[in-house]
Amino acid sequence: MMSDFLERLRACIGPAHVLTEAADIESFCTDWRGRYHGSALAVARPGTTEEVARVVLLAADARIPVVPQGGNTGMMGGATPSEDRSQLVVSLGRMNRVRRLDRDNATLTVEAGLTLAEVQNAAREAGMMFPLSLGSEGSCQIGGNLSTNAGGTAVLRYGNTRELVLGIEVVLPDGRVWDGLRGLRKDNTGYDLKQLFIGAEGTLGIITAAVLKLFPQPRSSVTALAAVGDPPAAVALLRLLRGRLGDRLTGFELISEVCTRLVQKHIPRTPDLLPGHPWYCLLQVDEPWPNAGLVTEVEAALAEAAQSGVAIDAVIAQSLKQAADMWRLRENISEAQRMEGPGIKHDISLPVSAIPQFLEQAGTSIQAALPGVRIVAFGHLGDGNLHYNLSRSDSADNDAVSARSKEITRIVHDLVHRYGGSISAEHGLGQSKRDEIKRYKDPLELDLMRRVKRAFDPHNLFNPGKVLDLS
Ligand code: FAD
Ligand code: 2HG
Ligand code: ZN
Repeated sequence: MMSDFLERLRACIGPAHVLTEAADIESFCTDWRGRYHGSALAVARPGTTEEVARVVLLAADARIPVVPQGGNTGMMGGATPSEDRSQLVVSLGRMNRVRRLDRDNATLTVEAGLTLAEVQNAAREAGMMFPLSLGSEGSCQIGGNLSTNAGGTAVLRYGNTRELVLGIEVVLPDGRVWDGLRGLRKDNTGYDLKQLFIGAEGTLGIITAAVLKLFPQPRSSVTALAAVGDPPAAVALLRLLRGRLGDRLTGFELISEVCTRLVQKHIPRTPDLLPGHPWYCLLQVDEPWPNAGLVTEVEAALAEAAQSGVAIDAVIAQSLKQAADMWRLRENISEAQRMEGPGIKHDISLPVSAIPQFLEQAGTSIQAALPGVRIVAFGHLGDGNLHYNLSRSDSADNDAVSARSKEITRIVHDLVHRYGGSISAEHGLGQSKRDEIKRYKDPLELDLMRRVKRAFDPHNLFNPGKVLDLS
């Protein structure tokens, strides 16, 4: 029976694009963090939308569950198949064509398997910009970004992925293809269905292509690192800079000293640009026109921050290399924490105004529960998203941290909930938070989500066990 299915699959997309050997499929069955290890019936690598549709139809006929996969950089185990070898991974990597550039409409139509970096490059070559920016951009795919509604470092100015998309093409669980590749900025003709698939983590359909919004390329940019004494000062600095620089403030990241130490320990050639402070803010300021005066404006704003006691010190990048070094420091925190060993992650969002109080209260509770644990707090402060992660204090504590992760997470998430925040700001639910969300989300909302799922996927064949508990 299964061998028949695999034969049909090979005939459909070519034997070279159906992987079944354990060594070939292993990397598709483990997540980036190394937390989930699945085992797939096979990995199918279709090259066109029609092939995706035919693969889905074959799987639907045989009632074989499908796990869509992009760059496999997701943090929630959403792209990892189950352990029982019953599921088919559909990997989108071969669908990597730019279909259309419309300069006048400022849009780029791309296939789902292009990496985010390739999308950014295509926009740049056209003299424009696609502003989504993540540390994983060299590997994650635009289809994965859409399916997780990725956030990243420029949300403050440009919004999340869902705000950067005008249309999508989707293969539905019954094999039909919905061509929603409209490049319209206005379209009030009923429900905005594309937004259901964006952030659905592959549970409603496979996104095969999208029409993305392009923006003017920055012609003047300033990157700076500021040291602050505590989180209230970081929030005050954000307010001051927004007041002075307005929407030109593209990114505003918070980094604790624990993070900078981890990066310096694990990532070679990380410069120590502003040593010895408890908290740092990394800021990016961009303008779409040449403005030699921008650096003076940023300097003046930072000088005002220093004079009023908001910032302790600051350094403005003097070269593209120095700017890149500042961003490397920030973007390598995840990798450095991974190299440090198992940890606990919390991807949370709060009103920006609540973040200082949250950090204080969470810190007190966490230190009481797990004395000495390192709080690896960083994130996109400009949009209220913190990565409130924890790392063991030394290697002997590995088991202690892992054994108590549920209890620790409960402390953090309950506090987030009390402040009106979200327990998943940008990474999604996947399998990691599928059950956790039931504690915090309105049952009515969960009920509506289940109804949507059943309407699109009545046999629960698309990424079962992820996002929603259907039982
Ligand atoms: P995958 O991991 O392959 O899949 C993620 C989910 O989407 C799965 O549920 C999968 O089934 C589904 N899926 C994938 N492709 C499709 C498709 N074509 N159609 C339907 N469903 C699909 N995330 C942020 O939001 N902000 C960050 O700043 C950020 N930084 C990161 C930094 C590092 C170093 C790493 C490793 C990860 C980071 N991430 C970040 C998380 C991750 O990169 C994003 O969630 C990304 O959008 C996932 O894309 P992917 O192609 O790797 O998707
Ligand atoms: C980031 O902002 C990513 O760097 C990853 O969202 C966060 O590792 C994390 O917890
Ligand atoms: Zn992030």
